[in-house]
Amino acid sequence: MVNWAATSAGSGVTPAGDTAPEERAALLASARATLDGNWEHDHTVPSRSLYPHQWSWDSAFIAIGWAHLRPDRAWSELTSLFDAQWHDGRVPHIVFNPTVSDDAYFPGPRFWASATVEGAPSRATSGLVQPPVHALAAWQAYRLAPSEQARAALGRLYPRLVAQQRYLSTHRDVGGAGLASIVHPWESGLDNSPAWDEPMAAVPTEAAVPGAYRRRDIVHAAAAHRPTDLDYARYVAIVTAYRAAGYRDADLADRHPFLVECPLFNAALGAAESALAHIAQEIGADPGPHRQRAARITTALVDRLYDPVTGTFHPRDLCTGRLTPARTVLGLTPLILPDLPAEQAGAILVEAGSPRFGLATRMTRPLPSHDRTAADFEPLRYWRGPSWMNINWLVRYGLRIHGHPGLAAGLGRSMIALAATAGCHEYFHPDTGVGLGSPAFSWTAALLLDILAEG
Ligand code: 2M8
Repeated sequence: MVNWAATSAGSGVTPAGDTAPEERAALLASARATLDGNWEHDHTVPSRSLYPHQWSWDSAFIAIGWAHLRPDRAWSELTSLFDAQWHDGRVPHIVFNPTVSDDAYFPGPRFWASATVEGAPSRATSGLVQPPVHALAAWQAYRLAPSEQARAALGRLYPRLVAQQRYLSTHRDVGGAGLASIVHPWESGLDNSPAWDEPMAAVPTEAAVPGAYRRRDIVHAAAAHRPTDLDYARYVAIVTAYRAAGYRDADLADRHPFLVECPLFNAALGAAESALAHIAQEIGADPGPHRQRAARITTALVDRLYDPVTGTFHPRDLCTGRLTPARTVLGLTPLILPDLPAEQAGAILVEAGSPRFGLATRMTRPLPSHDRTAADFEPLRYWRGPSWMNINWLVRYGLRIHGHPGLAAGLGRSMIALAATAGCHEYFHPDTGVGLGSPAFSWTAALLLDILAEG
């Protein structure tokens, strides 16, 4: 038997390029303490106060961090999430901890009522999904700490990852063009991005009875930093519609109030197929079909979501058929696709390097979540301006695989500097670097560990 702790990178996260040793030691200690503090028997909560359950794409990023410290926890993180996979293959965006009270988070398990739905797991979950970054995370975690146990865990996860892809590529291909649709802004992970303003404005709110629910987020975070009450009324209305249909995806186009093809979600879908090709090869399965699917998704993404006039990617609103106009950081994320054509990869570099986002080899602050020059840029409000570690990590990953090590290093340095001054916050003021949202946030800690290790 191989001892997980002994084979792990343990405290052996190798030195980051130009971070001073004392600063690096302090950062490692803070990241480790954050993850340890948020560990909950088989998964890690994003934050003890704001998000006391397990979140889907958080767990993927968190697994990458654990792979540096405790690979056993990386596999436990992913396995516990996929244990709550629905029969149709969907991986729920929240897996509820039964020992946490129903009103600790809104909307809690009673609201989702997953137990009443055929094909849902015995554990209470939400009925939505989040960007499928899990195959990419599993492959990264494996490469960081390969071992016999890790290969076995990867082998057990593989069919579940394949089922997740199948669900998204079939049930969710509402537009019929080979891309997955999201049915709620929460599925994008960038919940109140200006990218959703247009499709959200068309969502009727009658279904959301005033006073029928109590928001918990604004107990823990400043209301001025969170989505508005009107946003929440629409969030609730969309879930209510989906839940009333038993979370079924048949005929979504005829009845659902929010249907969007998101560039990040679909870039993750394509990158997942590329990661699955590597995983398949490693465990003795056939990588060919994954490579073909990755290529098809990349082509569809370019055809459907790239706008040659703006030179960036935009979400497509299936209710109107139009691309949504905002230039958000979502537009940069297709860089995570290894086969993104040179024209679009080049356009992303231009967009990222423009005053809108400020990417450079020497940059003071990481990328904001929205165009800095836009009239609706809000540096304090959640996904409408602040910098987030996971999105910056994804863009940095894209820069590395597309052969831009200098830019990737510049971005990485700005991320480390941010955490060094503000700590492992949920998100950060894009100009001052002040920490915002939850102060001990798991994916910030996890991805910080990864960047420190890579240098
Ligand atoms: C935020 O989303 C949840 C709803 O899923 C919320 O605001 O209550 C988002 O930042 C999302 O991307 C993230 O996964 C989640 C937990 O960190 O929080």
